[in-house]
Amino acid sequence: MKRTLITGITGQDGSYLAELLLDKGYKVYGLKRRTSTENYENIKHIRNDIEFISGDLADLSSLIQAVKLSKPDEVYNLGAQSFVADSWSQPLYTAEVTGLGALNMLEAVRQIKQDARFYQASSSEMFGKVIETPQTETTPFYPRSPYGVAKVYGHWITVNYRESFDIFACSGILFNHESPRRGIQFVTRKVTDAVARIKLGLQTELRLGNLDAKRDWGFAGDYVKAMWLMLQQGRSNDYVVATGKTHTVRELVEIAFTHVGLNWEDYVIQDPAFMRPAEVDLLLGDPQKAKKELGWEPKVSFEELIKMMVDHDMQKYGQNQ
Ligand code: NDP
Ligand code: GDR
Repeated sequence: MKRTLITGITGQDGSYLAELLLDKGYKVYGLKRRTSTENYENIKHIRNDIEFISGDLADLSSLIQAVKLSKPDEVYNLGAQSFVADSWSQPLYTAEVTGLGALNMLEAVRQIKQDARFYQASSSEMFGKVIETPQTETTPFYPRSPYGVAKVYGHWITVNYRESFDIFACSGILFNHESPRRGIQFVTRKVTDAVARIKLGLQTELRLGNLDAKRDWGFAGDYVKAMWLMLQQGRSNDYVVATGKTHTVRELVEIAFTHVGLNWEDYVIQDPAFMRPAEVDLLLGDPQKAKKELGWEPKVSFEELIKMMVDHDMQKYGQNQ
């Protein structure tokens, strides 16, 4: 039985990855930070199948202990302060958890179990003010937020540990991926949640920032498969994971409102409070390498994804009425 340690197990991706690895027969250990109230919403259906280890990415001693306890064959470092907008108000914390946290996890692997395979959750935010379109594994980085800068550090320290210590370390450069388990602050879920609430008479308007931003949005359930595939290869490498299609926030809003028979222009208000100090205007990934080497392809289209999220939120509030 293979053993895995997942950081960020309570997050969107951690929950889908844990499901996937449990299905494959892995023994799954999840690093869980201490919170004042319990936070198992995304993994409540598999909670009893996971062994939780208390720890924090900012605390190397807890990560060393976690690796000692779990003796993992594979480590997936998904934990992060992952909300870009908050990285301007908490830049040092973001650097510590999202950037140095990757180093702490790598260092725990290097010291305790150097043959463990390591996955780093890198991000298309590293491309930021894009140098070329579409973005590939060789596109230079130009991050536009403290979050993006921290992820660039996480990426390069992963590459460096691979080259310095011969650790099987992969950096997955994943473009935006969403699901009904997406945190409510992120724009897709903010929109689908609000659409359901407006339709059911629980809310009257939706305040958003930049409607012109373009993102390459896919389904999280598809993307965790790419993470796993990266660690099954003959050699460690870095991969862009994306759909190869881009859409504006405006298109997202239109699809979501139209799905429940509403006209978005009657409800959406642009609010400068949700504009960012520096925006990433356009992201469009080229997933050819992942397709060729991993045999990976996204299955869920953008429209299907948004409708799936709206339906989920309609059901959630409908049941609570
Ligand atoms: P989430 O924000 O949903 O989950 C983040 C996870 O990290 C949560 O489990 C959170 O725990 C945990 N975490 C936060 N701070 C710490 C800490 N100090 N120590 C230990 N754990 C911590 O993110 P996603 O699931 O969406 O993303 C997973 C990873 O992939 C992240 O690293 C993200 O930056 C990256 N990424 C995500 C993309 C996306 O589109 N979703 C695209 C590219 C990269 P808690 O529940 O307690 O808050
Ligand atoms: P992003 O995701 O910053 O791409 O990072 P988010 O959904 O927060 O923003 C996407 C785009 O939508 C615009 N936008 C708004 N965003 C939010 N959150 N709220 C709004 O009201 C709003 N209005 C417009 C944003 O300006 C932006 O252009 C996500 C995270 O999961 C990261 O951790 C991950 O690395 C990247 O995706 C890839």
